Amino acid sequence: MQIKLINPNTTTSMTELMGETARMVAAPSSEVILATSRSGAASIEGHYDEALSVVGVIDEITNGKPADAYIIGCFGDPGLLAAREITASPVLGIAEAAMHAATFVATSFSIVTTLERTRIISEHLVRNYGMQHHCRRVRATDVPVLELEEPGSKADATILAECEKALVEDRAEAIVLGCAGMSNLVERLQQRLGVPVIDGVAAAVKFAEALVGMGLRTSKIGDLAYPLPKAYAGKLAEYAPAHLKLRETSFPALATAVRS
Ligand code: 2AL
Repeated sequence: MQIKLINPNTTTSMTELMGETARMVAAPSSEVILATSRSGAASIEGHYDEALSVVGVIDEITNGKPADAYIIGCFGDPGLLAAREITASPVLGIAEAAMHAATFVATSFSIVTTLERTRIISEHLVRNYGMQHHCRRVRATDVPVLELEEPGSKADATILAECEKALVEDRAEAIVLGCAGMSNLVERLQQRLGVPVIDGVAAAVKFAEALVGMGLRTSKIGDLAYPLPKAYAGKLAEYAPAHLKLRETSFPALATAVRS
C-alpha cells in the first residue's frame, strides 16, 4: 500500500527526518511517499502559520497519483477534516494518532511540545478529540521547531527535562511528543524515562496500515461528504471544488479528488 506522508511546513530536511521514522516502522509491503508542502511557512508555530498551511496540504492530496492513505505530519493536524472531505482514502493527523495510541498503553499522558504559543493548539485538539480524561497537561518547552534539527542545540536536553517534570508533577504515565520534528527522539527518551513515549508519525503510519488493511475508508454520507461544487473567488479560485475531478477508487461510490 502507498502511504503519503505530508509535511505541512516547507522545510524538506524535516520531511526527511519524519520520513526516516515512518519508513522504519512501516511494514515491508508499505511504501511511504514523502511530500513537502510547496506553499506556506518554514515551520508551523501558531494559528496563522497553521491556517495558511492547509492549502499546501490540500495540494499534496489533490495533485498526482492518489495514495491509499495520507498522513498530515504536523502536530496541529492542520486541515485534517478538510482533507477527509476531499478523499475517501483514510487521512490521519499525527496528534490524533498519537493521543489515541497513548490511551492504549496508559490511562494518562502529558504532551510535550515546542513554543509556549503553540500550547493552545494542542489544548484545543485535546478537547476536540475528547482526550480531556487522558491528557494530564500540555507542556511547552519554548524550543522553536527548526531548532530541533540544529546539531549541538540544547533542544534534546530541554525536552528530556520537561518529560521528567511531566512524570513527577503531572503523574503522567506516558509522554506524547508534540511535534513531528521530535520523532527521532523516541528511543532515547523511552530509555531514559522508562515509560511509553509516543510519536504521532509512527502511530499514524501503523494506524494507516491498519485502516487500509481492514478495508476502511472515510464515510461520505454526512460531515465528511465531498465538498459541494461551487465557485471560489480571488486567489483561491483554483481550489473551487468544482475544479476537482473525483477519481473512483476500488470501493464503489467512494472516490478521491484530483485536480482537473
Ligand atoms: C509543529 C510540527 O509538528 N511541525 C511544525 O512545523 N510545527 N508542531 C508544533 N507544536 O510546533
